[in-house]
Amino acid sequence: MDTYDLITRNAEEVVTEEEVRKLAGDPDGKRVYVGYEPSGVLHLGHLLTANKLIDLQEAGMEVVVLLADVHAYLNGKGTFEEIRETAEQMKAQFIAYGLEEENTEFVYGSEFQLDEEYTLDLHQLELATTLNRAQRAMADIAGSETATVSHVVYPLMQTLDIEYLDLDLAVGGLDQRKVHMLAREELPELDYDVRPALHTPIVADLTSGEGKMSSSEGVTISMEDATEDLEEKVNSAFCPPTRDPEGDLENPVLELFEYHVFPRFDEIVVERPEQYGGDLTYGEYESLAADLESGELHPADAKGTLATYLDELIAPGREKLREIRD
Ligand code: NAL
Repeated sequence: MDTYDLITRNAEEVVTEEEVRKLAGDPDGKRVYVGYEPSGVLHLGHLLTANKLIDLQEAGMEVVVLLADVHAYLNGKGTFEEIRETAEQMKAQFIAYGLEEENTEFVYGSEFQLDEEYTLDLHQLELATTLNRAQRAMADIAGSETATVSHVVYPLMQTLDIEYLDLDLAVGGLDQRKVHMLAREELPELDYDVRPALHTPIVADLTSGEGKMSSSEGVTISMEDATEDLEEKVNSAFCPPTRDPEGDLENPVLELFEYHVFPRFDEIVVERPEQYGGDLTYGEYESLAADLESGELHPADAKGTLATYLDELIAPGREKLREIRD
């Protein structure tokens, strides 16, 4: 696969294509980051951006994972001590999942966000940004809960981090796009460079195919799930025999194949008894989706296979969590 295609595969949005093409022309040593508010247990949302980081490592880039402890604190996720502890667990699970330990730099936000120079830059950004603009940037991250001052400081700090971590490319879920757009507008105000951004899709809720799959509402799959829990969740997932259901609905089973399974396995085998046509083997997402649409692949077989591969992906992290908790 060509480097630009590898960098951008499965991305929902590339800002801008021209800037990322330039990066793809000379990717070695370029620094790319994802930031996460620490949470003790990784779920599929975290793993979707982690898959992108694995692609970028393969393309020769240096990956920085920001364990955004101060951000989590500003977003009301607990005391500083609690957040620190969950960050350590998060790091262990990312490595278990497959981020190369030697090529991944894990940074705590609090390592640099409390420095004097950073604080003065932050105040300058506060002066340059309207309340309304900062609140809008935060809407998809904090939902309707943007009523405290901490929630408008949050996106400004995320903006500054892009400069302070010396990054060449920002990666995040599509819910981060408004913050990244704010950063592109505001960094030049402080004479800092504009950086490109890459956004991964938000996978639909498993049971309904509507809205987004998240840990706070609806059903998601996490490193905590036992094999049986995972099978049960996948088996009760919404899976119409088409990739484009009517209206705003998505097919979450196909989305999980596309964004979680195919990027991590060269070949997917659907095991079927001979009387039902025998095993099916797929090297790419498109052919699996086409077979589901044509009826060649039954939704029940697709689900069983999905559960098996997802279980294999989360098994090392689940093991790690058990170790940490024992
Ligand atoms: C992501 C988050 C917090 C701070 C960041 C700083 C730089 C780059 C990315 C960052 C977390 C993210 C979330 N806002 O919603 O999980």
